[in-house]
Amino acid sequence: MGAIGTTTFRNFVGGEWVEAASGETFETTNPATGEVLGTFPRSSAEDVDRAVAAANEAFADWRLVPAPKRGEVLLRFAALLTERKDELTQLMTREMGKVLAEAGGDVQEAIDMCVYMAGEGRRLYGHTTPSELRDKFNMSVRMPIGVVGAVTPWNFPIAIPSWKLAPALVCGNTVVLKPAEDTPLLAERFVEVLVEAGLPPGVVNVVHGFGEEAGAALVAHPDVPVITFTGSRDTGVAVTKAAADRLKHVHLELGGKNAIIVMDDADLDLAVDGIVWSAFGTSGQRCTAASRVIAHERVYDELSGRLVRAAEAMQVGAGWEESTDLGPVINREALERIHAYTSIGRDEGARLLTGGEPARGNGLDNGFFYRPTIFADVEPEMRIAQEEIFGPTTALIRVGSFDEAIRVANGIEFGLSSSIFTRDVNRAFRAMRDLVAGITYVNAGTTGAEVHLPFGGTKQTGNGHREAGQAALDVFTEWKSIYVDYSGKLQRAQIDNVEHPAP
Ligand code: UN1
Repeated sequence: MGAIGTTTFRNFVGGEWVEAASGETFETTNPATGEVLGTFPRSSAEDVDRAVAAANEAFADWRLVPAPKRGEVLLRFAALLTERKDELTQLMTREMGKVLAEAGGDVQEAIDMCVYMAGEGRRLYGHTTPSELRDKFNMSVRMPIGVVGAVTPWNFPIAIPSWKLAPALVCGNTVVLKPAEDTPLLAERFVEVLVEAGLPPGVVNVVHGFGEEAGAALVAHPDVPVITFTGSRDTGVAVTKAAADRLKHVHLELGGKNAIIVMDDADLDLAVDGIVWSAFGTSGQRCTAASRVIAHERVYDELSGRLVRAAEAMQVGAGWEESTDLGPVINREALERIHAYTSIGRDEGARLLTGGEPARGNGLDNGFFYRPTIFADVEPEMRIAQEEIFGPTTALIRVGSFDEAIRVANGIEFGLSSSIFTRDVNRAFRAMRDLVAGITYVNAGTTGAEVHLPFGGTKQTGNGHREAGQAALDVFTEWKSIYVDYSGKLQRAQIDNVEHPAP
């Protein structure tokens, strides 16, 4: 890679760096300063076609590479990411905006995922199981599917591509990646390193551009049987519809409106730490972010006072400054949407306790900074308590009992993450059972999922699939059941015998 700034980057197709067919481009910028970081090809259906053809061709051999060998590529990739961690961390603070510690965490999550999935290369377990007949052997095996279309978001620009690519590849699929148009530079680096790890040409291809163009062409492409997408609920619905005619496998990881419940017996110091980290970490731009706090009335006032003090102590600034707690949000549109929700909250009658405006001055004027924002007196059905804001805004809701807390927590269309702070083991176990979400934390915030457990959500957060952990393998493989008859004669299955044979 050359120097960033004026550099023009390209797509990666069949092992070659290539321009978009149209010759059109778009720029990626630093959300803290507005500085241009690079120019990328604005790809169209024609570019997607070429990438899919390359991926299809590469599939013929990649599916036959022994899975442990495919895993070894991931291990080398993890080692190279570890070597480049500092460089990628620095770049991430500049292209995506998150603070250094979190940017390092994003890279680390990719390393962890690749190490985990490399191990799957030596497992990929199926089953052996007895036959109902003598001299017959039965087993089930996981088979790769073909070309995977991966459409990834900007909020975890290194981690999420690894969540999708590592399992897809170890299972023997090939990939066309359409990374988010807000973080193409990190995607470019990701693939550069992956290629350096020893991936054969065509196994991973990258087509830069916009969702409505390159993304839509990939999702609709007849030779892409699997689509994995992380983004908004509405786009997830559009992806599902576009993929329906071909009966594609569609994996979706969509929105959240995650709540932290704070009961009257909670350790409040711990709860405040958990809320601040989950609500304002990554400037609230995680699908697991805590955008609701459901507090028992006996601790509500104390908790809200402490939260306001903690939020006001947070330093807003560029991600690369060591003193920064809260980096910029991704772009102007996001800043405007987050600010519009502040007006919506006010109009609905919620009480703004702190924040509620862009952060300006001190060199922040060219970036997209928003103050950590807390609303109190929020009613569960208000829009700020129902809709995903994807910014540093959280809504405090007062409840009178545990049952009411669970009802309010579940009273949304999403079901990604959830959390309860309590010292009562009975309440904790009831919450684990009754919170309708893919993830529940006890005495921790709503973020911080680990790579070896299933990640995803219920209701409108997804369509029943999970990424990460062994569950991810179900997205990227088809089961095949195999029957081997070594009796030397035609043995009909039990159901096809008029009389069941004696044992
Ligand atoms: C996301 O925001 O899309 O659990 C993923 C977490 C991170 C992943 C978040 N490990 O917060």
